[in-house]
Amino acid sequence: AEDGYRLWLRYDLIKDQAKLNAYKKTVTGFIIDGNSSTLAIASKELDNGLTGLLGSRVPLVKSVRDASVIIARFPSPLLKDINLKTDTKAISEEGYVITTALLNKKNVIVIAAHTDVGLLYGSFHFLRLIQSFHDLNNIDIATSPKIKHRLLNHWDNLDRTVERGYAGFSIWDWHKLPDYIDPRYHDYARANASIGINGTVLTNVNANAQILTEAYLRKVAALADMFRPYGIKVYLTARFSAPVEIGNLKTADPLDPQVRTWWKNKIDEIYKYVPDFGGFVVKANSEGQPGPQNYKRNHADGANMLAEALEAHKGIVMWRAFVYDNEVPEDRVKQAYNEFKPLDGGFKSNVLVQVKNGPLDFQPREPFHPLFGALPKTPIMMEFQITQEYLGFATHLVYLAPLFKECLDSDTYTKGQGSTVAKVIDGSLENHSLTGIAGVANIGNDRNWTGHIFGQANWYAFGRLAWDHNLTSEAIADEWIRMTLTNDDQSVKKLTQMMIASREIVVQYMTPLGLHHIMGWSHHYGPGPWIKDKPRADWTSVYYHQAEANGIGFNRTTTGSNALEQYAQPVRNRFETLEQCPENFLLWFHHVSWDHKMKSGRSLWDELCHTYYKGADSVKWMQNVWETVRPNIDEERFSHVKTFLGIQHKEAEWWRNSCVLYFQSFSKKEIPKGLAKPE
Ligand code: GCW
Repeated sequence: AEDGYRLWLRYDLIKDQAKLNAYKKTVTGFIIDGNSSTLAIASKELDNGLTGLLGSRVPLVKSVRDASVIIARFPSPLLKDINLKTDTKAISEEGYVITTALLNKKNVIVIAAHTDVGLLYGSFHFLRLIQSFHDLNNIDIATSPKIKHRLLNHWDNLDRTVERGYAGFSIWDWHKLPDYIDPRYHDYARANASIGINGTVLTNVNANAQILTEAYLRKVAALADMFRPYGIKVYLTARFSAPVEIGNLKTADPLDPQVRTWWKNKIDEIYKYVPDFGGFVVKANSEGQPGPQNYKRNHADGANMLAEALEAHKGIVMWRAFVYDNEVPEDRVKQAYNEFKPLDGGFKSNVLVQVKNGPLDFQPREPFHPLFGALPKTPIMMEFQITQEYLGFATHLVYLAPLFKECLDSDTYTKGQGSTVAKVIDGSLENHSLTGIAGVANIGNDRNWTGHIFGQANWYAFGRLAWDHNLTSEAIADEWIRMTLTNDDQSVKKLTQMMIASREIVVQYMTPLGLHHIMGWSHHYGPGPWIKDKPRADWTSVYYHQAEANGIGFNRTTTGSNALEQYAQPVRNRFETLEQCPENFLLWFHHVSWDHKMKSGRSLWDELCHTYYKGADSVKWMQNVWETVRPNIDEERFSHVKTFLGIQHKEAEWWRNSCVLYFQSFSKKEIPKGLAKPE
């Protein structure tokens, strides 16, 4: 059945006869120079893929004379009579070339790289070209990843629950590891390798120290062994209090010699099991997690202790900047910057500070985090959330590439115009060679991996942007649709439009005009703008929207929390002045009167209502678009998405009605004419 298990790695027979014939003529046999477990994976993928797509066996051949596709590392003897056009020095270790070339007066396709993993990536890309109906007669691709560490972060617990996971339980079957290797791990690895993801953090950032005990390290080693040939390294989360919990020490003070020795020994032990272990992600002194501040030390003291022990093995520390504390009477969005800014220059060279895209918490829309560009001496890595904690879980269709791109393309101006977030994290702005990007995975043991078929697109888009942040959201959607759903041009066009629009639509029906954090208490599903009286003000909604008789919005200008002081000029000024502040961030930065005149000519109240209605109505439009592509989609996946769009529409109206009625209790204004009465 078409249950979505195969993700975008679908190799069904090409139905378009002309295309099929053309590909069959061009692709007759392939040769791979060398052998390794990585190349065996590439070979198997090409064999399966090509045979499936073309409907008859495309053999692995022994002689280059019989090959129409040549896969080889530079400077392989197979490449010696081929003029590759590309400067091989410009290709990085993981990069590759795919090009049409002439060999003995015959056209061939060459996939070349410096490493076997580069060849594996190139092989997947080659299959993608055919899956998405590219012309193979004139290919000229040379590509290298812009970011070094491209990781998934699994918030998976050892009991297989997944924090903020909406696609079943964890795919890590700890109970059966290390002896049983679920075939699913291989498919997970294939999917990741196909988009260049080269690392996986197996465990939740709210960490359990047990993962660092011998019994679990053996299981971790089994996964690492299995992932290695796919170019995927394994990482873990380190619970800061582990020396106390599993080491029998009295303290976890990072400056205590016994604690340092404990971590050094533990890390040496990990490398005995996993010789290429990637390193740690650490959530410390955030939301009740232990950390160096428990001992009056700072984040750098904590990170450096681990970094020192990891350094000998070339491991890294990814220290999260998602910190906030209820002891501090400060606007929550300011706290990370306040804590980390003074530490710039104080981290060891194998530490990255991992920063969420926005300063609050993965909301449908946030401005970029002010830490981007603010710590020039520290490698800053990105943390995106692929799982849709605040975006309708796995039942709402929201394509996240536009959200990711909006952040990556934001100009921080920290070194003048053009200091984009993308340049901060790819290292080019401050000349860092240690670079990274993480996506909090939306993967679970559901048959279709991500709960919603379109959730697969977000995993895919994350990987593609981690490789090349210059790709457009449209181009990525186009690839994904063609590989996953259909190659029918009209359908691809319509679905691309729908996917691109889906992000703005969710903002409109959930948190328009800069509203944020008004969702249901704790589970974060559905509307909850009325949430108040909780243990902490910053876990309520009323704290963030500040609605009252005269207006609504959080004042973060100089007359308010002054969070804006953390941004460089002219970003700060642009947000600070009511006239210049983009309306999609209005209520994030300003408390505004209900009568404030918007660019549309409407009052703020009317605009707010219109936007909520527009968002909910647009889900109806998405439903219609989906109906029009029906002839080109298999029945199973068609009805899966159709059903979910129905839920989404119902819930978009739920959001709209709840929010409009709740805010009306403050504004005391009529629902604008022309809009149906909310119930
Ligand atoms: O978004 C919040 C989530 C928590 C999460 C935390 C974090 C892992 O609600 O579940 O904890 O962020 O990123 O640390």
